[in-house]
Amino acid sequence: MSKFYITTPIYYPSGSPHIGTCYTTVACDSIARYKRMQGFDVIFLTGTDEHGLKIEEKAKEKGVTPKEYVDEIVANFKRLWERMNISYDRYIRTTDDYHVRAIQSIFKKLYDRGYIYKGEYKGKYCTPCESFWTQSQLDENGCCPECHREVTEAKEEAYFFKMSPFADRIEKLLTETDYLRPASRATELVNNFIKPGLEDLCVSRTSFTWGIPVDFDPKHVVYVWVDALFNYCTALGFENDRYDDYDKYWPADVHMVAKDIMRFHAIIWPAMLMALDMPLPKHLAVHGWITFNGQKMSKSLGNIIDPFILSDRYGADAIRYHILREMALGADSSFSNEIMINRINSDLANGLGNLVSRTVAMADKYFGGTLPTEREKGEFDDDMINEALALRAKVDEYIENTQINNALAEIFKLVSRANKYIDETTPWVLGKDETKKARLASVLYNLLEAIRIIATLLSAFMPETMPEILEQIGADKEQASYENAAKFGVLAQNVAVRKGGIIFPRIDVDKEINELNSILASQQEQAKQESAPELVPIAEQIDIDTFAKSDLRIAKVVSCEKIKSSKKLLCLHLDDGFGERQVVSGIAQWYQPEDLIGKKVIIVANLAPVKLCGVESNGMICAADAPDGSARVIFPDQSLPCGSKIR
Ligand code: ME8
Repeated sequence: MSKFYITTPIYYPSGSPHIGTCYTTVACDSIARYKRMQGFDVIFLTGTDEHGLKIEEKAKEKGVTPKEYVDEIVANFKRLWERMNISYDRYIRTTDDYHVRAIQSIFKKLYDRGYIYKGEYKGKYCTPCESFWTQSQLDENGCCPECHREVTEAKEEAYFFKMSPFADRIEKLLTETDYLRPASRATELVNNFIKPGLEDLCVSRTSFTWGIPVDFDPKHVVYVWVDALFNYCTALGFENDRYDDYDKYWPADVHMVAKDIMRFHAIIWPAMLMALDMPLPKHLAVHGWITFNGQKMSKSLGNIIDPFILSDRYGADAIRYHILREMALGADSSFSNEIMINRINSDLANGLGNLVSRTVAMADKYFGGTLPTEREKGEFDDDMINEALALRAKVDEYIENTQINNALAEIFKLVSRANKYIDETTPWVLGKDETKKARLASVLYNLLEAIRIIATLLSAFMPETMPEILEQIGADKEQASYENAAKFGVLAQNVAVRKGGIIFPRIDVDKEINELNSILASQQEQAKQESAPELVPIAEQIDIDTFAKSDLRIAKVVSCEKIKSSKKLLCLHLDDGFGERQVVSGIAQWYQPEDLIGKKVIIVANLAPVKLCGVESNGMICAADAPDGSARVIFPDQSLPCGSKIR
């Protein structure tokens, strides 16, 4: 039996998994199930990537140990995978003992082979991404090219991995083999990373401790990406004796990842394997992001689409189907509740669900559930049968090329064809005519056969509902095998259907959209509250005389302009009741001059003058800290006259 080894990335145990996190795992699960159905000896690996500064910091914030922190999140990940019917064969945690020891020995091997050496690192570090960047790699604002947040200058003693010896081989791997899918992504990798010269990679850290210690130099911990990438091998028993199927399953057939971590899997990972003379994975399938209405999903934006909520409302299979069908390999896919609900209604409720319920109901109505064995061929039969017979080969090819959306589109073409066959053959007309019973039996049999093929092939993608459909059409396990999905005429001629419940209920679009929007709104409200800055502690007490020294007044903004040399400062001309005064205020990021002109504000009127960016300021505009980090100007009762004293 041929083997097939497929992996997801190992996930950072941060926050709550969302519909985007689900995508890769659901996609790998579907391929794994399909391959199992084809008779491959499959191993499907997923897991969690549990080391690094970010985890150390989060645990500290919560007052727990890093291990306690990750244990809780990992339990939630596993609950989600159970809910989504993920059939992983192995789950690796990078905190597992066997993995820790294996990484230590891999690091030592790379060192002994001369590919790792000790040096000093000076560079820009992005804490959220745990990545060092060179100046030239930073984005146009000098920030992290991946998450676009600020980077900090960092310098530390570190071990480095030599990348340059592998540059040519990696370029060939990306441009001359079918390793990378889609192949079109090779250009950006070659132009951005290989052509400018592959820089050696810093592979150890001394600035935090939550990682795997380098055993021959324990003040260093192994860089989290080296720790993480080798999971694909340690989970099979590489350099450890917890498992012993490395020789059987390595190299991986498919690593599936999103585009954000393509560089690690397309360049760094092959280089490390080359350094150890290990075989390279066969394919790296790179998909895009699931965004929400075009925006990246993030907890702080409150736009996380929660797969638990969706699968509770519509069933795990409907969600699996929707995300798999929407995402084309290599491209982003914008998630929206409207698109999801419309797709469930059109493809699953009206398309497949209707096909099954109509066919089963007619077999029930006209033949009491059991088809008679007399047959009569007719127009349209061959066309539909041929389409059904050709389906499996097409799906096979798409799965071979990790194009799940196309595989599903192909299966749903047969759903439409079969529904059209009902309209063409009009069984309800045949049913009224006693002489047409044999023809009616043929039509219903052909429909049941088409459904059998459809449901068999779909079981890899929708494992919860397809057995129900197969049960309703009276197909047993053997009849619903992969083998039989390329044959027509498999069900017994006198097949008996079993009418069951509605498999994909039609969703009331308006009602659901309203409810989902209100869930989202409360999520956003919660995110707002959670992101509210901690209140600044109240200052030391003062007596009334000290307070009385501050002279706060009402003043009106007469004119206002931006100070050209500064992004932050506005220059305001105020009427303070006594005359005109000029105040400079650091609110340009949040206010346009026209937002303020004509408005009354509160000023601290007796501050000594200062110069800000060369412009004199006489006083200060009162503003308050807002939860989003901005400053909001305090607008008093606008009927108060200029110069009124605030007491
Ligand atoms: O990068 N759309 O882990 P990670 C589509 N630990 N896919 C998404 C997604 C979205 N909105 N959000 C997440 C890491 N993913 C490392 C990997 S592997 C040796 C180490 C999926 O938790 C996508 O597959 O940030 C992405 O590659 C994966 O989650 C990694 O998520």
